Amino acid sequence: MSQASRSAELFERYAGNPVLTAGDWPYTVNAVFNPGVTRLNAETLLVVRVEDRTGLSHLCIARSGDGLEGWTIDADHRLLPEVDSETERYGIEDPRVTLCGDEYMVVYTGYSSHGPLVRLASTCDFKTFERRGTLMPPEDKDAALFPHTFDGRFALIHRPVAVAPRQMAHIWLSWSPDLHFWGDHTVLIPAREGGWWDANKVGLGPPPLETERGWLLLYHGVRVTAAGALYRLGLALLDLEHPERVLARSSEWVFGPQASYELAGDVPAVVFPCGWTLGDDGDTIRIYYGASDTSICVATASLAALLDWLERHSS
Ligand code: BMA
Repeated sequence: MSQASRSAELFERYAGNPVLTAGDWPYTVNAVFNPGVTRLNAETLLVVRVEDRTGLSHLCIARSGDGLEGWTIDADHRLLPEVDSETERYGIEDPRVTLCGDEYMVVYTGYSSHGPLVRLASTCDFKTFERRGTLMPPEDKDAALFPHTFDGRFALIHRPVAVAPRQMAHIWLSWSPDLHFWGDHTVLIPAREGGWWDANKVGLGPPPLETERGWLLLYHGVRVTAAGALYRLGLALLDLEHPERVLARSSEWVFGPQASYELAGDVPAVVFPCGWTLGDDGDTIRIYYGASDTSICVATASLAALLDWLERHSS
């Protein structure tokens, strides 16, 4: 078996992990994790989920020239939860950033009085944010927009939870002409069943990445064990023009908790990316992920290697 065909070799952890921890923050916080990512003005910009010591989360911007070191934390421009509203009463979490035209769309989880729901805010500069409302009611999370419309319609990937006939959480796709009214809801990636690594509960990681072969998805699968839940990552590929068509889905997971910082923390055995970047070479992918709901880490992969591997390991 060649190196590249072993999923364990597809991602390489940055030797300087974790790249950001609570101790890097200019104010007292409990944990920093699950950041959304984009590139702006030749910098890597993270929209970081910051959990303070009330237990509630808000979003805060961190910037770095090389995306690995020398981070500056912009405590003056935070997106704080509207705790007096129903929709953000218990905080805001897990942002996914998509550049649509000249606006950055930040889709995040609002922890509402009635459970998690999908919210949208837009920004051009990550200094001021315009709230654009609730896209999906509870229980729903792990959502992101595609960077452009399809025949004039926006497409949203999200993850509602069903309780009957049994508790299942599949990845869905929904459509909208205006980011306000949503319909044509369809299951995109169902959770598998039984002993699979992604049985019962799956959810989108970073926003979909446009490649020559299709939209690449990185998604998490949750396996509940006697020791607790294990969050691992798999790949899928969607048709470029018809993203409701799933072209491939990895049979195996491609990245899972292994390093000490992924195995110990507030929620052990969790790797949870909400963003990735594609390098100027068109091949180097960096995922930015929360490790154990405690810190922020980076791992790299080759886009070509991921796509080749997925073609050979699709179920
Ligand atoms: C999920 C989300 C993530 C979190 C993960 C592991 O349901 O709430 O924010 O990282 O659980 O705790």
